[in-house]
Formats: sequence, structure tokens, C-alpha cells
Amino acid sequence: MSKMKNTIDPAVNYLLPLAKKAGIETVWDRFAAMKPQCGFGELGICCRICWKGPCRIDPFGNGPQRGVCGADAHTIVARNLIRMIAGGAAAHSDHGRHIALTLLEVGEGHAPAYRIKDEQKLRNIAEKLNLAPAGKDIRQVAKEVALASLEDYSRQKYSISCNWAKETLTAERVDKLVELGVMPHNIDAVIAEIMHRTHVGCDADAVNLLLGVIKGALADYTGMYLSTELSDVLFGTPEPVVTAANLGVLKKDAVNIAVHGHNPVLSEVICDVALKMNEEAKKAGAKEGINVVGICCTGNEVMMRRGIPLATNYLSQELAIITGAVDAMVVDVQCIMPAITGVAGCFHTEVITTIATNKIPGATHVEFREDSAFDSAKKIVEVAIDAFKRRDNRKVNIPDYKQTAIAGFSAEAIMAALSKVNAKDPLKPLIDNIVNGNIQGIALFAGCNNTQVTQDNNFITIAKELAKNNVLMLATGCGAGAFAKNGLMTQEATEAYAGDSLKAVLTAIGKSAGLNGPLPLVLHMGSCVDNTRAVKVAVAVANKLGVDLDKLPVVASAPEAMAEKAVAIATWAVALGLPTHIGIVPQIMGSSVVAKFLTEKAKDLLGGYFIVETDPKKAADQLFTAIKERRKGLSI
Ligand code: SF4
Ligand code: MSK
Repeated sequence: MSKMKNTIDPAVNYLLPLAKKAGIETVWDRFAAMKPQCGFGELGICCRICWKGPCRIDPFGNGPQRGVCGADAHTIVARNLIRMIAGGAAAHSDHGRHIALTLLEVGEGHAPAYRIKDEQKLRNIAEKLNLAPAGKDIRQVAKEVALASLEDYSRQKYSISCNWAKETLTAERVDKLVELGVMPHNIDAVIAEIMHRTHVGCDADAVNLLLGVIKGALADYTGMYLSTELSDVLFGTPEPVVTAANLGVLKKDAVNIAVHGHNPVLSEVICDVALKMNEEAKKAGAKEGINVVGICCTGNEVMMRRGIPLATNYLSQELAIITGAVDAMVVDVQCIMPAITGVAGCFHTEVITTIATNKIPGATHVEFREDSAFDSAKKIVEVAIDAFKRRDNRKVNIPDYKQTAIAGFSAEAIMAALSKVNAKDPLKPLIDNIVNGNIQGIALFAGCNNTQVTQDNNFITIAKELAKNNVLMLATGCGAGAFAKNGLMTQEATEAYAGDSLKAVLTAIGKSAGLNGPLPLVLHMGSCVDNTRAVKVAVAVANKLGVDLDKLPVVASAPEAMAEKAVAIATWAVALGLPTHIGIVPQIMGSSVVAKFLTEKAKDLLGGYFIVETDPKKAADQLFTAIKERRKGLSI
């Protein structure tokens, strides 16, 4: 059997042999050492919920079929899954809480490092949340929006749905979700409920747990939606910006600061402060001053809003350090490998943690607080400049690989581009082209990288196949990173890979929007928390057509999913009615009840369902088949 390639990223392929030669271990070495991975875990049939365990079910039927307490495979798999959803929802929604609290501080005048950058968006949100903003002072509006958002974390009445869930979906979808009893009333309470119902001796009914899975995923959706929207208010709503991606964006003659993680509350201030400290960097010998680059989703955030180049995505974060050119890697929350401090120990790189609840042994901790954001950011940049002075240039190996990437396609930016084609009715050109088949459908790519598959390969393979079939593509998270690094967020990619009718539409819109050519083949919609931007566009289209989301020729794919957050996102995509592809075998296959529910029964209940396919070409076929099925349903 031929060995699976680690990655298709040329920069990573350039650096991995150097890492090996230097005896530096990476994620791929640890993955190889971990094999064979536990078969019980792969099937989701091991349980460690109580200390009578661990228990495991024999998948071949010869050994135990129940845990010590009597839980069977279906209960165990469903409980494991719902706890993953709780983890994902907690991560996204805690991020959202942080943003909402920052907005509240701004409204109350306690956060001098921040301001309201998009007042109009704030007022639009206030309208959506029925807060009657007309005539009110903008800080008052900020306060009211923040409090209405925080209500989604504190409401005690089960009968009232979360504001950000009920006001952002089609009415029909809201009714359906309420009827199924899966609409969240309070994000925190839903997460607590999941932890309670999965405590030893509680919910043992797999189907009931699966409905809880859907509810948990919708709590995730709620936290994500408000996080994105309030981030735009504070930091600006992204607009198309031309930048670059891959490790070649690091500069030999600059203090390179990599911002990594998810939360723009920190990275935005670092970018501001870095600009002001350029002279200090030059005095330290960095001819080109400070070069801020992004990794993972913090990278996507600053790329979308500021055109800061993206160094790399999740799986290759260690490789950024192995270039020997990163002076500081500043991390906040989520998707930060604990391994980075070990790699940094082989170089001069400072890993700087910033959040009290996210520390890594071996890192320097600079606590970040909103009320003293400038001071913390200044200290971080000083640490980076100091580290630069210790850089060993003999160890510097910056791969000469970078690609142009056009980022910044928020829902508003897409509407703005469309309004250049039809100012009165911006959605019309999109809908007309879907109806006439020039655009067959829309695919949203989300999610991570995963060592289980060749890094970036599934994203690129599926996208090229769908492009041929005239499918419009959107991307977020490390999927967006994959496309950016591999040149699919360019106009040239549209010329090279789009089917004729898709190319014609992307060219017409791009030219009208003043891009002097087509829109890029894949539209960068932001970080993993920003998937709701795609929902915003889909809901607008659905409302205009007068149909629910499960009728639209819209599909989602997380072909290299890894994180609990990705599991939660994929699940709410299903709950919203989308056929949703996963390119990794999910850890649920030990229960026929759970697998059948998610891949088949969900379709009857919600319209959306999971497609599990590890072969990217076959996955593209299945996604396109789902699109065609939807078109047939609409008689188009
Ligand atoms: Fe075993 Fe039941 Fe305890 Fe899980 S909850 S570890 S199945 S005894
Ligand atoms: S960083 S959740 S690896 S997308 Fe958002 Fe990337 Fe997945 Fe983390």
C-alpha cells in the first residue's frame, strides 16, 4: 500500500525534510507514532464517563455489548457525540461572549483600545433584534445590542428562543426547530444540559440524545452568529482585499509576529500597536520593520479585515516556527498545538500565551485584558523585538512559496458586488443565474486540516471538481487557508478551473465590482466562526424565493474536519437543511442508530443530512448530485 502524502502544501514539503534533519518532531511524526489508533475510539464505542469504566463495546459481538452500568453502543456513541458538540459550542460561544462583553465595555466607555468601526451594521443589527435604534446615541445602541446578545447566555425561560437564532433564520425553519424542541433558549444552559444529561445514569436514549445534539449545534450556531456580527461592528465588516498566503509571506529582514488562534479582540490591537512600533523594530536591526502574519483563524480574521498575509493553516503551524524566522507566535484560544513551545525551543521564537485559561508550558504569558489592551499589546511587540535580536540567521529557511489571495467576502461585500450589477435588487443576478443554471448551486467549505488525510488535498480536489460543474464556492476557517495557500482564491484560478457559465458570471460580477476581472474561484468568507456569513446569504436568497433553506441548491463540506467546533458546525448545517459532507470517518460508526439517524433520518426531520465520503472525487460527485436533486425539487 502506498504511503499517504502528508501534505500538498509546497512550503510544508520544503520544510519537513529540514525538520527531520534537525531532529524536530512535527504533527506528522506524532501521528505516525500513534498508529494504529484505537479501534474502539475510532468507532466511538469507548466510554470514560464514570470511574466504573473505562468501558468498551465489542464491535464484533463476541465480547461485552454493554458497559458496566448497562449503557449500550448506541447510548455510548450518542453521548460521546453530544459531548463533542458541547465542547464545540462552548468554544464558539465563549468567543462570542468575549466579543459581546467587549462591545458592552465600548458602549459603557470602559475600553479605550476599541471603538465602533461599523456604526451602520450596529444599527442594522439593533433593528434585527427589534431594539428600535432610530434616534439613539450609538453607544446606547452598542449597549443594548450587547445586552440582547448576552441575554442569549442567560435567559431562563425555555419557551423563548435565543434572539440570534430566531432572528437570523427563515420563519419556516424557526417553526420547524421549535416544533422539534431543538431551538436553544440559552447557550450556556444548553451546554450545561448536555453535561447533565450525559452524566452517569441520565439520558440513555440515543435518539433523544441526537435531538440534543441538534439543539447543542444550534446553540453553537447562535454563539457563532453573534460573534461574527459583533466582531464586524467592532473591527469593521470585511471588504475584498488582495493579499498573500503561505510561509513565503515571512520576511527575512523584519520582526515577524505570527498571530494565531481565533479571537480578534487581541490580534486587532496587536496589529494597531505593531504599526506604531515599526521604528523600534528598525532600530533593533529589522530593515523592514514589523511584519505581522496570521495562522489559523486569527489569521483569517486579520486577513479579511486588514489584508494581513496568512502564513499557514492548522496542521502546519509548527512549520512556521521551523522557518527560523518567526520571532513571536502570539496565541489566544483554540487550535493551538501544545507542541509549538517544544519546536520554539529549537529556535529563538517566543511563544506568547495571552489568555488566563489558555496557557502552554514553555510559553511566555502576557495576560491580555481589554481595559489595558494597548499596554499588553505593546509588551507583546517588545518581547518579539527582543527575540528578533536573538535570531540565528543560519537557521532561517523561509520557503519561497506564496500565493496571491483575494479575501474579505463578507455577506455585505457579496451584496455590494451584486448591487453593482443590479442596484435595486442585488440578489436578482445571483438568483437569476442559479435559476438559469449558469450557477448550479453553492458549496460552503468549512473546517480544519486533519492528519488522517493529506493536508489541503480534499479541499482542493473537491473544489476543482465542483468548479467544473459551475458550482459557486465559499470557504472559511482552515479550508479558506487551504484555498488561499494553494492559489484558488485568485482570478487566475477562476480562469483555469471554473466551468464556462460560472466563469462568465464571476467575470460579469467581478468586472462590475471594479475588480478588473472575475471574482476569485473560491470566496474567502472568514474564520471558522464566520460560517454564519454564508447562512446570511442563503437566508436572504431563501426569503426572496419564499422557500426554506432545505430547498436551496446549497451544500456544505468539511472534508478535513478535526475539531469539536467543526463537528458542531457541520451538525447545525444539517439542522438548517443542508446536505453536509464530512471527509473523515466520524467517530460514530459503532452505532447503527446514530449513523442512520445522521445520514438518513435527519433528512426527513430537517431536510439536511450527513454525507460521509473519504474519497474527494466521489465526495464532489455526491455533493453535485445533492445540488441537482435540490434543483429538481425547485423545478429548475
Ligand atoms: Fe462504563 Fe457506564 Fe461508566 Fe460509561 S457510564 S464508563 S459505560 S459504567
Ligand atoms: S482554526 S477549528 S482547525 S478550521 Fe478555526 Fe482551523 Fe478547524 Fe481550528
